Amino acid sequence: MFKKILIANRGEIVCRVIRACRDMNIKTVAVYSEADKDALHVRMADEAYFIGAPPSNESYLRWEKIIEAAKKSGAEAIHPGYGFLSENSEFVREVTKEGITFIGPSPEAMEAMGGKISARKIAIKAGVPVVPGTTEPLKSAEDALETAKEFGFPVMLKASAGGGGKGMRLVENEHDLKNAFEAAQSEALASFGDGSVYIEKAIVRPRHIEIQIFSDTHGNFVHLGERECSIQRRHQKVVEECPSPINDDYLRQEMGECAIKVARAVDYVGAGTVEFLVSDLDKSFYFLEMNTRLQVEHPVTELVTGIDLVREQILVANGAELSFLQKDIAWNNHAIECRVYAEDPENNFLPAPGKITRLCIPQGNGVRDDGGVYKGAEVSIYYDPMISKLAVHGRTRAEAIDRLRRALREYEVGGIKTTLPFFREIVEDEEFIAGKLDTGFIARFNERKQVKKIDEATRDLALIASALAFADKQKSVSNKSQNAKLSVSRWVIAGRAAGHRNWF
Ligand code: MV4
Repeated sequence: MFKKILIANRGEIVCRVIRACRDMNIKTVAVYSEADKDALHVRMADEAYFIGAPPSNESYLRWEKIIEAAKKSGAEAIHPGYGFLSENSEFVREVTKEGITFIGPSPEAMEAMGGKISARKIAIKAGVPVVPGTTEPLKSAEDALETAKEFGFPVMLKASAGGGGKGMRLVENEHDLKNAFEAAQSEALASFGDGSVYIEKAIVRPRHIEIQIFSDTHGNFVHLGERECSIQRRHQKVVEECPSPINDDYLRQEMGECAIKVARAVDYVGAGTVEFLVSDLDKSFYFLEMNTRLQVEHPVTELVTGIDLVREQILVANGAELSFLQKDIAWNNHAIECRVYAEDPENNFLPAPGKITRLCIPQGNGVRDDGGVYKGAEVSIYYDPMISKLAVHGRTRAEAIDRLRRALREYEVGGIKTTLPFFREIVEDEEFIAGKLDTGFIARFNERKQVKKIDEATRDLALIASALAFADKQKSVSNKSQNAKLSVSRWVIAGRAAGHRNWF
């Protein structure tokens, strides 16, 4: 077994991997930029190496500095976490060249799944349902129009080298197609250096459900069930849960087997996630893409299956067979995770970096908080402003929601704005509570919020109007109008102060 592992990342995922290593008596090595010199992940690791200036392309993306730290420290393996170099096949090759083990899949598997068109082709060949669409880049706007008419509108234009929604365009009708196609091409070229765009039939109001798979170097493949990830803001998942509210054993098995077919097709090794779009109408599902890394939201799968995915990654990277067979995997409880960010929900979720002056992390039954900060820590402007992932679990979804409410009440962060108030509203939302989730959830949630605000304002205005009418009536009846107006306005103010907005 490895004696020492370097984690080529920062923040909460490094702290999380360190905990798994500690459980396995493996020493840990952290790397850090100038901005992270006092970070929690540096404090927690057994050793830490400075790798450069704060910008990621001068530190966490500089693989020669990371490999140098691994060699200096004598780390036998590197865990990439997620993001940064976690899906960079060149980095894997450089690490392997140095005789260091990369904890993750082969560079070939990464490359096969990195291109969205190549991934679609692999899924089709593996007999897995994909969204109806092309498997070659569109040649021109005319080609796009011809193809769109074949599938029928609405259609989705996607960048072949894209992912995570970048360069994607929903096109409702043929009049909008030409401009959308040209915009998608130029955005794809600017973002990925590859302007090729393909087209799919748009699945309307789909759920975004992903399957966790795991495999080893001995040909064993299992799935660990699904995660519901439909609550997203700008293609960033914000709330994830396991199981999906629309889960049934048949759907889980069908999707799980399809996910394994895709993984087998690229000789995948380790933890991977296969994403699907699922129609609420008939639970039909379509392969979307495969992520060749451990996902941010992996804790909800761990809480429901009881499996430590990072521990399993390390064992498999060290040549062990999977610790479990498919028949050994059971799904108990219901887990929900919120990604708590230093962003200001009142200011369009703009990043809100700064110093954390107070920190109260929720604890107790059914609560897990994977965090990367402490009281006094600085949330940096250079990186993803995640504070922690708050995950809760209960025997049922209702119990998990109650626990999430309690944990969100307990959770306090002082000195910076966070998305905690946003989650406190989400858990009271009727569609969320009913499990009516799809990729349009946030848009509808915001609409409901606007409507509530207008209703409240209207109600206040109605009250004031009736109060003034009452005061006027009083005035015509007696000359105590001044006291009457004062008493009414005092009544209104007292009511508002006591929060009794429904007094009027
Ligand atoms: C789609 C789709 C509907 N129809 N493709 C989003 C990013 C990447 N994971 C693929 N995504 C989607 N592809 C077709 N043919 C819906 C999504 C989608 C989505 C779209 C708009 C807004 C939010 C979304 C969240 C998840 C998935």
